[in-house]
Amino acid sequence: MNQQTNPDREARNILIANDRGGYTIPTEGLYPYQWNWDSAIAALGFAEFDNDRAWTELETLFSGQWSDGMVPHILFHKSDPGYFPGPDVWGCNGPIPSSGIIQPPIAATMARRIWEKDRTVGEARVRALFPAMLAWHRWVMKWRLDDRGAVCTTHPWETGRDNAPDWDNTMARIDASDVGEYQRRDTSHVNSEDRPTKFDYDRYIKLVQIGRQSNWDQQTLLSANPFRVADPTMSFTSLRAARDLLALSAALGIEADGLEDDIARLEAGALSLWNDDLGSFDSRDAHSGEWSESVSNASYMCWFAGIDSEKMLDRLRHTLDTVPYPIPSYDPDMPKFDARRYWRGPTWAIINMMVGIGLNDMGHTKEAEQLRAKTGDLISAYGFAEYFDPTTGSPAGGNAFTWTAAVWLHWAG
Ligand code: 2M8
Repeated sequence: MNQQTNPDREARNILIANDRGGYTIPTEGLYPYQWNWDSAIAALGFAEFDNDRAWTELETLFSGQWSDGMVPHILFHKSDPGYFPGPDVWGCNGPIPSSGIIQPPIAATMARRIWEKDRTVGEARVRALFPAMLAWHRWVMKWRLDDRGAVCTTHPWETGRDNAPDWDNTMARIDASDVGEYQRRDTSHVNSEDRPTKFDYDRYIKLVQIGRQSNWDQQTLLSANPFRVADPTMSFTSLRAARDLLALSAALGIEADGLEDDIARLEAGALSLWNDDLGSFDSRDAHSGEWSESVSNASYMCWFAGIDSEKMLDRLRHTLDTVPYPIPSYDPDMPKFDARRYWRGPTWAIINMMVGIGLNDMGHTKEAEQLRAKTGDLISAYGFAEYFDPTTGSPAGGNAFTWTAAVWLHWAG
């Protein structure tokens, strides 16, 4: 236990210490670059004490936007040998050296929240960012939808839920026998038992090689990439982003054609991820149509997208009553549950926050408050870890973690 004396101050200090000048790294050592959705959450945390700095975070993120609208999952502002795979492996040619995939598009949602917190500082900044945020949304609509309107991930890293059991069947079909030699860096920073396996890493790198061979051309990758899975993380965050962009365009009087149609399409897609036999939102392989049969913490993000579900609410109540430190990233009653291995069981404060925000928006205030209080207790007892064992609360992965600190400042604390 690491009971904190002044968690508000500690959380602010973590953001300040992880600030590399206009952008924030997730944690020293393990993740030395600017990650896309981490950065959007960092901005939310900064907005609690420095609104100007919050906007700078988002502006730096969008300074890496490609000319077609894509916003990369990592921006390699300064090369750092402590992380693999770095810019030389990705081989991308955007305005800033970067990866060639995205992450869940939550920046527009966070921009709206930051603007609502202080409209004086935010007015000009959100107006200036709006076209870039809209362009990214349109890129997602163009390149990531399946035929039912669900949003697909084209690499496990794209969802941010790297080694979730959702991908197991699709990953098992990928031949990575020719991936070659490479040196992982993550396991030199943190316990390898808490990280993805070599089997998964070989396929992560193989998928990067396929992307690079295709010159990161999305049209080519539609057929060249064996990994394409319609997923709740991408689908719920994209739908939420479209709703927030529409709200911003109305409030600011900015034209943004097509958003209503996009929302209808994304809504149909998100609903198509309901797996009735499983009784949960689930992931579906876009090539084979096969379900993952996976109840993850992303399954509970339906409310964040404005989709209500009595069955998910029952599940959530059960989880809140039975799991000591919810929400586990994989259902503890399922055989693949692993309390410490990254996205295969541990609890992640950022997902809890997005679930909590959604619950609150949709009037489920009792459950929202329960989840908020439990997340707050977890962080104040065990510190600002990357993630937590849901059965014991014990911290795992990196520490002094930006998004856990930001979640504390914005929501849990
Ligand atoms: C983790 O992912 C990176 C690859 O993007 C990694 O393991 O090297 C995930 O938890 C992801 O969601 C997160 O954005 C990133 C940085 O915190 O780390």
